[in-house]
Amino acid sequence: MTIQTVATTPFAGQRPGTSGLRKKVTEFQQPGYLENFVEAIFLSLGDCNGRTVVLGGDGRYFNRDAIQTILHMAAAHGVARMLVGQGGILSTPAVSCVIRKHGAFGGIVLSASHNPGGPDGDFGIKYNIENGGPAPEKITEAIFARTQALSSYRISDAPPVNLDEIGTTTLDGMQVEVIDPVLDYAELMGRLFDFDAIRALFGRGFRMKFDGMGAVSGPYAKAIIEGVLGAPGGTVINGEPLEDFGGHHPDPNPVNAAELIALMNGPDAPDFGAASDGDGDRNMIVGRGIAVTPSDSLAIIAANATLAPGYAAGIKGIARSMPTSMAADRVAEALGIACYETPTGWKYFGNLMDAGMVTLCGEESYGTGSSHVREKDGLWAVLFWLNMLAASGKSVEQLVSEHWARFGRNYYSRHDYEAVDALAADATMTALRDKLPTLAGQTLGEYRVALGDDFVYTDPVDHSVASRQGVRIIMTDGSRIVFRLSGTGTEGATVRLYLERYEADPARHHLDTQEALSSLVAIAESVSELRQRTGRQQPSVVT
Ligand code: G16
Repeated sequence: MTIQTVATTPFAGQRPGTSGLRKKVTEFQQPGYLENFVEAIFLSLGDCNGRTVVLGGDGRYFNRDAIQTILHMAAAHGVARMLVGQGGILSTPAVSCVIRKHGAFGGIVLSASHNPGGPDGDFGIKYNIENGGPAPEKITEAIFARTQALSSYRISDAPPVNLDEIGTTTLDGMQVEVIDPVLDYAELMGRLFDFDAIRALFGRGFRMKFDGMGAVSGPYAKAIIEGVLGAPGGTVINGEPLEDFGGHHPDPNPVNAAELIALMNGPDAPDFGAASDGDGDRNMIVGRGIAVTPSDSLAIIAANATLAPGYAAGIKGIARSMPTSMAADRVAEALGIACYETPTGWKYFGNLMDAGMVTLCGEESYGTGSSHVREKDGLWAVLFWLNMLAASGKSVEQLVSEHWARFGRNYYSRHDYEAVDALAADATMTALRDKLPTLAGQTLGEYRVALGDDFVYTDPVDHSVASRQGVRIIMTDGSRIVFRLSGTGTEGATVRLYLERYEADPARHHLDTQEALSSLVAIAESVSELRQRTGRQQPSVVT
């Protein structure tokens, strides 16, 4: 067995987006495409001798092939030890957990998250650093620069590694340890939450459905919710990770998890519903007849955090991405702690958590998490809700209504225009940016504009600056319209329009969300000329 040096030429477009490199499977299957990106990762890491690296993915089509390639390239780059999830499986939060627990140098996550899988679906790869979180932009940019200047990559020609048996083997001198993908993660959850109280809740006949959407979180949910916590078999549905997610679009929102929403709105609805995405880092929380928005979920968790043993001492601070609603800000204010506003992308939370400035983080894109790992964590959020329900004895609906009554309600919605012509999307954003200087002071419908800008973030820890992070139109009453282009799509461009309106009056807390936001929608569409410019008469997805 020898290390081969294979000649290659750069591929265009290997710049990581919001969360790593995401492309169609067919693009990744081009000879040398994955290898080039992996070579660029290893070259950017420098000397890998003596290092431990974690590797796993969400089990989607091409996962196993990619794992073999990466293991063989890791050996060629002198990595001492690879920790790989059995069957190539590790959820994104589990990768983060394993990196931290085993003091690894970093990890490689194979996933295109909530994007559909299968031969015609998407694939993705990203690098996580030793704190367990996504590599910051200075590293992803260095990786991209390497991809543009490659002439060869190195790979071992040893036979494939058996990924299905737990245990240790060697590959060209490198140790490959195939680990149980759930064990370390389940142990961590047991330290954060009151498992006895949740077990007692299920013992009293509490009913729940967890939709794994045919993706990676099924085995984790089965082991913890049905196994450790004693929920009856069948609580976890769509719990087998399948290469094509069983045809599901594993994006846990009311549109894509329609089956679960229908169940929760039905006559025999269970007490609690939840879903997670392709790689297990997103979550959706549903009560009887109510889907909790991710922004509200973050705020409610923050307000009730001390109910969970791992957070009993209180939380240090909260961070949310800019387009996420300001519900959490109100909780932070009441608790006398800071609330940070960052650009979209979990990687921006890493420094704040490492510096001990925040405990909880959340994003409107169905992402919630805490400093227990450095990724958002779908099952963690579900367990947090179970802990709150068990400790308070209240229903989801009660927790939400009482929260709104205390803090007011931030009506919130996101309208996505998917697979729009990329040039048209760019032109829409440029035209909006051009209008920004003239917006302040204008009256638009029933609103008056306080500020129009393009969000710029200066990291309070390392002072790095991220600019052009989303066009904001902020009204004098705090209502907001935000536009940005998605950094995770693989087809054309996706324009995201985020809308938020605050309502203090409890008598007006149970309006239909789209109705409550309709005048902001009209303003947003008129200011951006979205329909004319994109040729779309309506959004593709409204959540
Ligand atoms: C990723 C990022 C999140 C981001 C989301 C949407 O999530 O980790 O931080 O909020 O994409 O990003 P965009 O609006 O640019 O499409 P995931 O779950 O896809 O890894």
